[in-house]
Amino acid sequence: EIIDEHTSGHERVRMVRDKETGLKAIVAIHNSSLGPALGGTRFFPYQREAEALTDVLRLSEGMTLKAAAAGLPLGGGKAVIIGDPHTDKSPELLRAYGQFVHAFGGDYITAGDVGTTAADMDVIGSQTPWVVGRNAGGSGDSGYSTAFGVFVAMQAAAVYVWGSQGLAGRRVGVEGAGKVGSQLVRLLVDAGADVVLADRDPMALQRVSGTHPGTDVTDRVLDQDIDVYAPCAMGGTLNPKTIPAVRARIVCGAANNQLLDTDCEEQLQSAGILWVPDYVANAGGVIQVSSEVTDLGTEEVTDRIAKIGPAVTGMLEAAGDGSQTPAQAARELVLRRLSEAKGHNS
Ligand code: NAI
Ligand code: K
Repeated sequence: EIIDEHTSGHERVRMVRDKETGLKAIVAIHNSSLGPALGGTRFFPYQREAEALTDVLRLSEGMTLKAAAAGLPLGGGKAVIIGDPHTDKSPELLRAYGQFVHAFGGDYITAGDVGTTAADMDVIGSQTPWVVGRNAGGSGDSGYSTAFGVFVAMQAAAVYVWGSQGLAGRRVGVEGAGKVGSQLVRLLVDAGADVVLADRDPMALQRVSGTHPGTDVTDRVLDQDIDVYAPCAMGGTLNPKTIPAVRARIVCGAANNQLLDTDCEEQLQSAGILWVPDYVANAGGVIQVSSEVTDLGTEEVTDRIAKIGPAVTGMLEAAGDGSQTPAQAARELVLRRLSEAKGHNS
């Protein structure tokens, strides 16, 4: 059963329910003025369908901003599968999902996200060519690329705030020791930063702190006495209730939708906290996987990700006189790119 949802602000939102495999999924195409909509598939035990819908709408919009900010010829889309990835995921379900993706004819291109892996993309890819980040014939997991982008973004912000020594000797709190967080810890340790790490999964925590014995572990990162807060777990950790507890000078991480809403930008600014917009810092993964459908070569991918650093510097300089927040400067750039593309297409 396929249902088209009508929502203002998105180009296409479609839900599928498949009794045979238990698949319940929503694909949202937010904006395709720059190219086909690309974005990962989140497999998550949403309590209600409305919650899944809200998430996919927000995440797909974030992908539009991310692709445009990174200068990629891609639009924004995202998908959610409603269920517990540990118990509900099966090859049959993933194949049914692959057929659903295929029905978009390439207008939506999927990838991995929270709850899905490169191996899952291989299974989905047995049904459709419109999937990136596979192991077989794709560029694989994007955790390192994302971590590298977050790292160069953070380093640029640190140099802006503390001068040329950047992150060296600074205390960085990493929330989430998963595919991105674990790689970020390595980059930070190599740069001479002091790392404190949290993850609600003790196994994940142990894996990373075992590899990097100099790192500290904690239950909660957000309100620690740290210089940089790096949210690399779930979004929404910054909201009017939590922001007063943040002691870090810089917030820069991989999680999507870190702020509950855009009002939080000014709240952070007045608290003297520099927030590097999530969709700017975490574009490394999409830059990597998008190279499978654009003409970017491997070296250009690394180059493009490294350029997130200077992009952050430019954004901070543009916002430097205090007339706007860095996030406003980033949004202006994105809106300009989107409206220019619309002009070309019409
Ligand atoms: P992951 O699922 O591999 O790792 C997330 C980790 O966070 C897990 O170890 C989990 O136990 C932990 N966690 C969950 N809730 C937590 C909490 N409240 N406190 C502390 N730890 C918690 O996910 P991955 O791939 O590392 O992604 C991390 C974040 O970055 C996600 O929000 C994702 O959407 C975002 N992101 C990831 C990209 C990628 O290339 N993997 C690209 C862009 C964004
Ligand atoms: K992604």
